[in-house]
Amino acid sequence: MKYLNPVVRGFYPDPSICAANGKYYMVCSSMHIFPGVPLFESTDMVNWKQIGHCLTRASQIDLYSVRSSGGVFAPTIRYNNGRFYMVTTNDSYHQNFYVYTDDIYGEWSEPVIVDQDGIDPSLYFEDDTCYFISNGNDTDGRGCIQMCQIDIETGKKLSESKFLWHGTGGRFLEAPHIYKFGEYYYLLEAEGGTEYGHMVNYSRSKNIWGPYTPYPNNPVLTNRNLGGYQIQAAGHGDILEDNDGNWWFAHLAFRQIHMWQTYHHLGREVCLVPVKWRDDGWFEIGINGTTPIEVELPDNISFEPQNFSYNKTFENLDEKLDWCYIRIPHMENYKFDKNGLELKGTDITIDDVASPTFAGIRQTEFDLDINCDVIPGAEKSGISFYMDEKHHYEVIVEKNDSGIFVYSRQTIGCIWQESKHHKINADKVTLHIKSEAMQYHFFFKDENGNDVFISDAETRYLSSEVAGGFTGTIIGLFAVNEKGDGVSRFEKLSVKHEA
Ligand code: 6LW
Repeated sequence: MKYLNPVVRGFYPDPSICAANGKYYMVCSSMHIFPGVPLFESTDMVNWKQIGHCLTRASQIDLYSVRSSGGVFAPTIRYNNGRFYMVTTNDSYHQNFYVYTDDIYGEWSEPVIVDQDGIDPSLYFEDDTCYFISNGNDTDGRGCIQMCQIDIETGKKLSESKFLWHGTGGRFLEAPHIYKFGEYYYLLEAEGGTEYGHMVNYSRSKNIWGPYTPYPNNPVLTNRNLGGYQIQAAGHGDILEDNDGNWWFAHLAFRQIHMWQTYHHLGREVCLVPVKWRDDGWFEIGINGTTPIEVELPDNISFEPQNFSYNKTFENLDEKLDWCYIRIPHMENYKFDKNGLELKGTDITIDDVASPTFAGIRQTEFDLDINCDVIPGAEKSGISFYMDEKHHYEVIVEKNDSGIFVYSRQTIGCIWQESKHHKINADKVTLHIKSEAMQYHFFFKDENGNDVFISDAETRYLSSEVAGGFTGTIIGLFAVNEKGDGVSRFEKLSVKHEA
């Protein structure tokens, strides 16, 4: 049977996985987007369903004024003695912390801070001992993986942080995890930066504190030598043995907008590849050390067929799971009901490093057909394709003293452009967007239901290669009021993908 990568699509970077109670769980990083750390469940490793977020309260994560792509960096999820732990970094405050829960479907604890620097923290439990691993810099300023022992009740360090391994010399040594498989401890990490040179390396030792011997064929996984290939940046990830004894590596990678166009705007996504053990106690990852789009598995490994088609509507989107916000939202400005959403604009715009009135869903596919009715009450409202405050496209419905107008605005760094303003003689406007890998096409519907062209916009200018940062495009419904306090209503949303 075959499955397709990415298995989880859109802005869900830095996956970490664990097994518990016969199921599998995964977390991803979320940067300045709230709620923090999306949490997924699976019964077969290939199909993942979101069941919650680990950071749902402002008391757990301060995102109020963090820069874009600051905030929540890579998390790790682990299960020990009936309790789930999620450990991560609030990079804007250079602070590592964990939260925990005994009920995976419930709320997570308040943060417990650990006083070790670096990013990409991980936990390794052995008997009653808990080890805390992260990246860091040694006394010469060289990138290094470091580890200490902690008291898991309090987060207090029980040992000094000790440097374990310098990796193989690639830049940005990160994403460490320690595992014990058989008689060896394995120290896995990623290098090369979370871009086209990304790669996975590992080493092993019989003593958890080292010295660690590198795998002779590092990097064990990389797509960096696959030119003209759509999946790039295979790297940062986590290993798991499933309940049937199959071994997997879930990791980040991204889809370029085109084989030969090195831009990606959907964010870093989750890919899955098999891990194969060799007789000498080393393992191989992926297919010839790479992550392909299509993975063929032996017939004894079974999973539900994947289904990537959807039509997301107000009726089937889950208010808690699907909608996300830029930093900590002012929830009094959002009113969801059975078949619509009301947004009260404030004077915070999408150009600001703050929390505009903006309810988003991640763009998870290139090809989409999007329709939404807007009943304008706010001065400006509409649909946004948001990468960060300096890279975003809007289809705007403006209501002013002269009437209602529809137009698009494209913001790319210090450059912005507006289309022609179209006057509307109705109190409701249907916006229509066709999204493709390389372009968005913006329209509204005339009174006969025909498309009226507004503008096109290239997806590449929202990409991480242009905008920088660690996120992916979010499709947002927004409202802004620079003077008044009007409310816009959105109805009949349809975000459709046919696989
Ligand atoms: C993260 C680092 C990375 O913490 O990107 O892929 C950073 N790697 O490991 C932000 O997601």
